[in-house]
Amino acid sequence: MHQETDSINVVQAALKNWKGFFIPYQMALDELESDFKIIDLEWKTAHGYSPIEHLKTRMKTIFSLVDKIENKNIPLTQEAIQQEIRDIAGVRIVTSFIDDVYMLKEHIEQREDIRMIRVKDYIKDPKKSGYKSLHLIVETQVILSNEVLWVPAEIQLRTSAMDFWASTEHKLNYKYQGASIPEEAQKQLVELSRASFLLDKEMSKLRNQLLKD
Ligand code: 0O2
Repeated sequence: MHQETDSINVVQAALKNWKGFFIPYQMALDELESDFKIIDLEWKTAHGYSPIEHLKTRMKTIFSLVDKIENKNIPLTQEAIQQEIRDIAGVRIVTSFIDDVYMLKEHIEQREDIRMIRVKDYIKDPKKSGYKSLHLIVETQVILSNEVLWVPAEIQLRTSAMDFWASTEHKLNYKYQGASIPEEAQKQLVELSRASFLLDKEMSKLRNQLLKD
């Protein structure tokens, strides 16, 4: 416990010295939020339907940052953290249908102001916990008055059903921070993830059927 508080204090002190450390990440979040709000409005206007159900941005917390620095053994320098931790800025986009997740991925791939760095498809290959989501590690362009930055960010794309599972599982797991959730409960969570995926697939089937008619 003491060690954890010490680590947080050390990282906090370092961040204080690196003035403006979070500013480019905040700019990236503002850019991405605005980009996707425009897409949402464009789609609603043109088709009366948007693939974006809702969108949330978040800055990585100091606790989560410390965890990652320690787990990955990252040197406590500004350069190393910027280089190694690519999810300081995070955007979560929730869609109604699985197809919309991949449609948005394609859209992101085609944009000139976003570079795709890495794709982690936890929909095709779910995590052991049952977690499903599509993670895109990107760099987004931020145009300043006299320079152009490419700032890393993580975009998480998932359906409402996947989002419900992930946020509920997170709440259930919270109680067991640092320890693991009982095995039986873990198995049940994996089953519930499968069940909610079935719901996603059935909804997609129904949608495709209705679009054909
Ligand atoms: P935070 O700061 O609380 O949002 P890598 O970046 O590849 O070196 P990392 O970070 O472990 O390694 O990547 P991963 O596993 O692809 O993505 C981590 C994020 O995915 C988590 O954020 C969660 O938002 C989500 N996630 C991954 N696994 C699970 C899971 O089993 N359940 C739930 N509910 N969410 C999960 P963090 O790390 O908590 O950071």
